[in-house]
Amino acid sequence: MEETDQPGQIITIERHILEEQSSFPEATGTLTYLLYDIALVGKIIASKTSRAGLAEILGRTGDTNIQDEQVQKLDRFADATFFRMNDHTGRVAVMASEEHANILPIPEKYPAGKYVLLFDPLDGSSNIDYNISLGTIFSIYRKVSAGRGGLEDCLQKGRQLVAAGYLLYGTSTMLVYSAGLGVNGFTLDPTVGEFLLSHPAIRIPETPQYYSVNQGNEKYWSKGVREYTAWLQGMQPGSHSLSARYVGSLVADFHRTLLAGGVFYYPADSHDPRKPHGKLRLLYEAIPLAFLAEQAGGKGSDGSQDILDIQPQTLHQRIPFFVGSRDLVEQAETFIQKYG
Ligand code: FDP
Repeated sequence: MEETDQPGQIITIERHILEEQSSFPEATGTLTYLLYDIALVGKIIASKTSRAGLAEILGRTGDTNIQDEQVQKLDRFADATFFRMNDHTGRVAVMASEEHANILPIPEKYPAGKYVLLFDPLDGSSNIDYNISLGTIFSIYRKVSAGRGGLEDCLQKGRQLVAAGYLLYGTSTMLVYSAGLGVNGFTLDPTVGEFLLSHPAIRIPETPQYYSVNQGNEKYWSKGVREYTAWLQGMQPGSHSLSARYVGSLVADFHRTLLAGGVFYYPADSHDPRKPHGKLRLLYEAIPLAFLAEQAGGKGSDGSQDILDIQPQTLHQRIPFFVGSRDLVEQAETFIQKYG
């Protein structure tokens, strides 16, 4: 038995990341430090979200972001913190955030590093006013361009990912990540300010429990998506009969899908001209979560192909997204192929 597997052992995130690093003999430690930096950003954002009910940070700024959604103060804080904590370390070449139209270059006064950092600083922000779980999603790639880092570095396929993960600000704060060696989850112990390994080697359970979708949009769905949903509900012989759960906060819905088994989807709203490709973003949401799902034995798809094989075209591209238990995601593909 490995030292780390002994019952009662407390594994901090630092220790875990360092132990994983030893599996890569060529590693310089830069990725390790970058992951620590992200864990620290998560603690800072968590400390703010836990006070989100207080008047000081409630309310909207009045501006809209690149997606035409109202930006709330907490989003701004999370976005600025993520950037500021990573702009000067010499580990990152370029960043891109769901909150900004263009890439975020590293200021000239700081050295540019070898990694590319993409983030959705505060996902599910329409839930802030209702005290519902929020999340931060991040992806890390290697720089592929010759310069200090540009658009080309940010538009890489999911197959090129080095690491990805999310922070979930829920009843407790969690950090879940994968650097390609499976998925591990850490829970923040607020008394000591440390992330401790609470969910080692996460695998999506064989038996699925829930399907998760905004069924209020059903009138916009294609026949394939409607038939698939009926199948998930057990309305066809031999099909599953799953319960529905939908928070409307992607990280929370994905986290439950990962731990309980099932499928989350935000399909194309084919009959709604506002959302012909659904709502979720390929770069900031679908790719990192599809990577985590695959690392946990599941899959992510746009309904016809694996999300990780899709070449991103633009920073804010939206995509239909099905993710979770592999067989359920493949069933979605089958229904969409059959009925459209
Ligand atoms: P939000 O608008 O609150 O930021 O991508 C954004 C997102 O939330 C996801 O977190 C969530 O899964 C989805 O939108 C919810 O969209 P609907 O309200 O259309 O269901």
